[in-house]
Order: sequence, then structure tokens, then C-alpha cells
Amino acid sequence: MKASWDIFCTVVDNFGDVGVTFRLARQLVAEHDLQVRLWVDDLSAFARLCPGADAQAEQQWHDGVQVCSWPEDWQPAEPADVVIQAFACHLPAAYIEAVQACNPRPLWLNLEYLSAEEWVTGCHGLPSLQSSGVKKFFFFPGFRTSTGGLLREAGLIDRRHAFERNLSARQAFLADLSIYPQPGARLISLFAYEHAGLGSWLAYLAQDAELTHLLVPEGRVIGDVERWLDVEGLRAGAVHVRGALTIQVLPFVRQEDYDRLLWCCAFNVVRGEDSFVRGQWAGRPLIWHIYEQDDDAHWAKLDAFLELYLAGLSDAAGQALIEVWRHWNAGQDMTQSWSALEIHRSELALHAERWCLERALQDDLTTALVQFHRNWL
Ligand code: TRH
Repeated sequence: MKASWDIFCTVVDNFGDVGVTFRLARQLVAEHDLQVRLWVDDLSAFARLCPGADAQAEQQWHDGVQVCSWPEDWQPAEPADVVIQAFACHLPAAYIEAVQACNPRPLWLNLEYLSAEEWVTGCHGLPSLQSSGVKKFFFFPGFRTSTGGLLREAGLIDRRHAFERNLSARQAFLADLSIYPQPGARLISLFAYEHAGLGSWLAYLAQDAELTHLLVPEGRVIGDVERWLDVEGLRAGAVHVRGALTIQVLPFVRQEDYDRLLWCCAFNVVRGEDSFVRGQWAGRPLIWHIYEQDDDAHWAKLDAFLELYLAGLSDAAGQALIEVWRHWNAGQDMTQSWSALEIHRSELALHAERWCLERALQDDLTTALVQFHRNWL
């Protein structure tokens, strides 16, 4: 009989929580032949990621995953063999009692947020004894070898390389989204949070000698784009040209298509957690718009990542990248830092691919979770 896994996801905001857990659930099914239930408390966020999903359904199946609405009024459910509480969400008390009553006990894991900070390596895999008497283990994704690694589907990098070699597949993909860049235009994707200095970056691209076709998925940054364009009500499908810059608003697409979009671009602005990782698997230079935390803890996370990422880059390119990422995340004017970064474009492109291939040498997060379960048994 297949081992069963329950993944619990509370949608705090945006798409990262459900984006990560759905990706993990699908991979557990597809690559490890497991039986997976994904409990989500807000299916409307899920429905954006998964076209065809029903935001009202109590349960539904997608790619072999049983996606269940996690109701406030919890109804008894038999615990699975492995229970994942994503990002420290609170499991229903009755479910914890049921876990406690199980014999044999399920493996209970808390899947943490991604961080490049060094302390993560000391905490990854540590148990904590709960008041219920059950042990819960902390599982940390990460970039360092003694962490749980990153979500990466089998064959992902090979698929990207094949796509890159196949011009007609790329053109067909872009045409499906009605993207027709002018010859020689550089494609950049922009998936970001609000950014007070965005106008300075757009103005730079508009007066640049090179053409840029900027692809902006509908979402939080649109207000800043509207202000700079001086238009209202930007929706998917809108295309506006200002000098050398074409701005095109895109619909939210399924996760696989978002990957392809990143693969088509020469540069990507990504955010949060999951798109940040996908941006790295795309092997392209990027800006990470990090998720802002109240206590400013995000700056330490940003610096910790940069410290790892800069290894192997020349000092000048590394410094230019630091400036761009800092300015972007502080909502500052981008003119100087972006123009300085442009000088290092080819070095950054080579580096991004090298970084991707190096990270891909580590076991992926899903495999690490399955292995952790095996070792625990
Ligand atoms: O949406 P995010 O900002 O999500 C989060 C949440 O805010 C969360 O609470 C926070 O803890 C976390 O960030 C750090 O960014 P993220 O993580 O990149 O998630 C976006 C998801 O949306 C990701 O799975 C990719 C997917 N996506 C698509 O599937 N299609 C699209 O067109 C786009 C633009 C994204």
C-alpha cells in the first residue's frame, strides 16, 4: 500500500504558501508514488495557480493530489503516515489528538520558510517534543548542503535546456500569450511587490539604446506601472510603448507556464519564495524582491543569500548586484545601480547558469523529505 502524506497550508497572503505546498504535493505523487492530501484554508489563492480548480469544492483532484478545503469547523480525519505542517501553520487540535492516538505514530514535520542563513543548518532536522507527547521535526529548505535543499522536479534543468534549443517551441509559447517582441528586443519579466522607485527603472529602460519588452503578470506591482504610464485599470492583455520600452501585462498562468516564461526572458524580477527559486532554476540573472517582514528580518535573509550567490563573481559585478538588490528592496531610485549592473551583463548570465547547475547537484527538497521519512522508520 502507498504511504500517505497530509500537507497543511494556511494562506497567509499572496501565492507562495500554496504555491510551495502544491508543488511539493504534486512532486510527491509524480516522483515518489505517494498518496497526498493537501489541506488549504483559502482555495481562492489555489484556484489562481491551478486553472480548472474550484475555489468552493470540499475536495478535488489535481495531478493526482487530493486537494481538500481546510474548514474552520474541522471534521475528524484519519491522520496520514507523514504529516507536514507548512510554515508553522496551526494544525487542528482534533487532528493532533488523532495523531497522538495513532499506532504507529505518523512522522510530524514542520516545513519552514526558505533561508540561506547559516543557523538553518544547525536547526534542520531537529526534533521538538510537543505537549501532546509527540515529536515534531523541523525541516528547513535551503541552499547549503546540510539543509533540506530546494524544490526541483526531476529533469527540470534538462527540460529547460531543450526548450532553449527549440526556437519554435519558444515562439509558440510566447504567441499563446500574445507576446510578439520586436526583433532584437530583450525580454524581462517583472513579478514583484509594490516598489516606490519602479518609475526610475522604467524610465531608464524607455530611454535605453536597446529595446526592452517587459512582461508583467497581473498583481501587486501593477499600481506602480500604472502611475508611471499614467494610465488606469491595467489588465492582462494591455500593451503600452514608451520609447524603447514595451510593457505588456500578462494573465496569471499555471506554474509550468510561469517557468517557461522565466526561461524565455534574459532577466527576471522574482519575489517571495517559490518564484525566487524558479528564477534560479531558469539560470538567468535576477533581482529578488524579498517578502518584507515586520521586524526587518528579511534584510539578513537577503544578505545571507547574496553572500552565497556572489561566490565566483568578480568583485565589480558582485558589488553592482548588491547595489541593485538593495536599492530595489528599499524602493529607491534604480537609475545608477541598474546602469552599473548592465556593464556586467554577460558575466552575470554565465554566473546564473553556473549557480543553477551547482545547486542542482544537491538532492531536491522532496527527495530529502522522502529520505528523512525512510530514515525515521
Ligand atoms: O506570491 P508570493 O509573494 O508569496 C509569498 C507569500 O506572500 C507568503 O506569505 C510569503 O511567506 C512568501 O511569499 C515568502 O511569492 P512566491 O513565493 O514567489 O509565490 C508565487 C507563486 O505563484 C509561485 O508558486 C509561482 C506562481 N506563479 C504562477 O503560477 N503563475 C504566474 O503567472 C506567476 C506570476 C506566479
